[in-house]
Amino acid sequence: MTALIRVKPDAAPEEVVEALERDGVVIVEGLADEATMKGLWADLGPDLEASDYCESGYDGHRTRRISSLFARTTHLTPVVTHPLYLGPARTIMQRPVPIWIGRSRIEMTPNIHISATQAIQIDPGQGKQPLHREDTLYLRPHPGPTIRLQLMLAMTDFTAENGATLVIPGSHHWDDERAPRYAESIPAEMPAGSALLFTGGVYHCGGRNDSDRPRVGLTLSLDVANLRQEENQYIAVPREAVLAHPEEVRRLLGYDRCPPGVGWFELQDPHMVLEHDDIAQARAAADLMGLNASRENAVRDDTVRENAVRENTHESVSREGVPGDDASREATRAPRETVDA
Ligand SMILES: O=C(O)CCC(=O)C(=O)O
Ligand SMILES: [Fe+2]
Repeated sequence: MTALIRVKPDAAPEEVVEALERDGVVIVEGLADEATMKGLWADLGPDLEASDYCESGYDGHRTRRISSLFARTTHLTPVVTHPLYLGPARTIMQRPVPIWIGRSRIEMTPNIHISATQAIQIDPGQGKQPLHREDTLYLRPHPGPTIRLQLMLAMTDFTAENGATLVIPGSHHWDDERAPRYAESIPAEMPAGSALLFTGGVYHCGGRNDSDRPRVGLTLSLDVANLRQEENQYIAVPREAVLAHPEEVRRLLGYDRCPPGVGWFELQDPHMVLEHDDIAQARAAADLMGLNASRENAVRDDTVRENAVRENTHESVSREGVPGDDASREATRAPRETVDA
């Protein structure tokens, strides 16, 4: 049986990508530092302890779960932006897709966003969860492109005895006919502060807790951003809570457009809503910018931004910083200027 690959927190992102492509799973040791763990425990521990057991057998009758994590804590930034999580997630999921816009052949690269968040406490006596794939939510055929990279941060030590997540390395390569079996799974044993990363196609489940202490994990997912977020982040994280996070995290929470143009507000980058006092002011600003713009504008601007993002290796690029004479801007203007009749 394949052992889980473990990497140090300063490993090269390529090492993580390679492990994920081959096995679909990897453990990043010490992904969260002590201060982050302390902050997360202070913000989430009491809420988790006060929560009721789950109602469904799938979620676990001796399991507690809380969600809306970005509304409950600001300590997730170093976790979600960790270079060995966000970096590989971008590399694996932000793959250019060739398209035609009129007679122009261009490539569009999607964004990724935060999809679901949960802290999960498996109490003693909880049995194993059914093996499943995270991307089943999106009813995707397998094998296929990766649309999710899940992170499970150990908030307590994860052991085979206390219900460490069970994973089947390599199962993301399986087709949809092959059924998973517990005998093929291995427990992701790791100390608190380490994190298991696994792609959406990997069979996994919460393990059985035969110990006398709870097992606590914090899980979140990054998905391709042209899919709907599993957890409705616009409802889960109120505006004031969104504003407590840095721009990179706000964009990951959904205040961003996914090229070619999914998620716009008044044909604009939806992050502008956070730069004004309220929606009405943001809408007025959009109008002022002269923007009775067409859908082509949204496509064109996203192409420019997306190309700039690629050139700047994943950094957020302001639209103002994008040169107006960019070749791709010209390319996507073509539909307006070419009369095919
Ligand atoms: O708690 C765990 O280890 C995994 C939980 C899980 O996979 C799920 O609820 O989807
Ligand atoms: Fe799961």
